Amino acid sequence: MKLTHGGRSSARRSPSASRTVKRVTALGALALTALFVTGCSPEEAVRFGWPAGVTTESKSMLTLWQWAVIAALAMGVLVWGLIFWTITFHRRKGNSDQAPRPADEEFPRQTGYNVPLELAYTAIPFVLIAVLFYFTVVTQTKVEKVEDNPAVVVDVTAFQWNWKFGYNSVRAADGAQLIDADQAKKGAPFELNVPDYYEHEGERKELGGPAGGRDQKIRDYLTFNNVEVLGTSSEIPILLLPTGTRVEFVLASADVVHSFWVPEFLFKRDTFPFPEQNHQNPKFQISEIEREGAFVGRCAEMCGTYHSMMNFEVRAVSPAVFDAYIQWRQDNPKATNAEALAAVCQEPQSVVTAPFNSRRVSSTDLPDNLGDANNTSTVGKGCKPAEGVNLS
Ligand SMILES: [Cu+2]
Repeated sequence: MKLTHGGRSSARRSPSASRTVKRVTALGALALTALFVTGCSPEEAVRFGWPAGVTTESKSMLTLWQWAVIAALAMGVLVWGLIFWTITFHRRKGNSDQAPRPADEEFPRQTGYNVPLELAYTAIPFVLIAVLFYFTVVTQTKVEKVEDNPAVVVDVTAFQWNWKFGYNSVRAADGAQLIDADQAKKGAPFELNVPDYYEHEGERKELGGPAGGRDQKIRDYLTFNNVEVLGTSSEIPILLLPTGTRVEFVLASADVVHSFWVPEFLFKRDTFPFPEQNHQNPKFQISEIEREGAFVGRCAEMCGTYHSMMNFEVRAVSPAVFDAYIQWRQDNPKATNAEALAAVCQEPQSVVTAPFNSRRVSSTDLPDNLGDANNTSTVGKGCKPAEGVNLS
């Protein structure tokens, strides 16, 4: 061979070295092929496994994630390159079965205790970490920003094994206060639901213990609202929200620790029992949901037997439809959430998941034709809004 490489004749390169180069090339080609046959679009590929976010905050987090992966990949390529360069071009030459080499050829040139080199590879990672830290803090501050007086405040109550969403306060697009925070009832579910007596042989007897067998202090952090959505084992709770509107979530758990997670928000936060005593910040906000559509939500904290089935749906609709929905629910307090959704020409049931569905990809393994997650309106399917409902 007369080919030259770096000014040196490639004939000097050992046959095993060129074999390694061939192998590395083949491996790279294989990796590229693997990437292409996954069917990822370029837009999907550069998200490096993350979903496309739908909130302003999620866009910031996605950017941070993308640059972090790019930085890590650049570092990885450098390290892999050095490793392969070393094992390819600095192998011991010749056949090791043959007679031992002279002592001065036993080891390659040693570069230990090279102070400038050691300082460099101590300082460079520090710089890398500092840069990553800076952008992480900037993004986190943006994501955790809480503004006063958000238009919609939702009380999220997680329990084994479902969700309750209550509208704590709602300001309509025209500025009218549809639900006022004063209407929310705090805690005391036992006072509301559980009598402090029991009956024995037709006789009414008092329950012993503090507060008639009910501890009034317990769970008094839970909130009960006039307009609520309650998930059951036969119905996925659908939380309707307006697009383009700041929404606050106030999280609480009625039992163990759960986690409120909407993958498309690229955000999850634990829902705690006794958030205050547990020094947890139960509040977070999204500045807006940027597009209409249905997004699956899940519990992201192993919370017991049916944890994997604690699904819910966040459905973003236009502010007009949302306001009509809230109005209709207030006018029809006995109606179910499905009836309220039907009244404003929305799919009455979840279109992204079904009860007891635990798969990660919800669109491919669901009962046939749940619906279109990108268009949950039934106006085009002949739906007429309920009497008095104005959807525009
Ligand atoms: Cu849970």
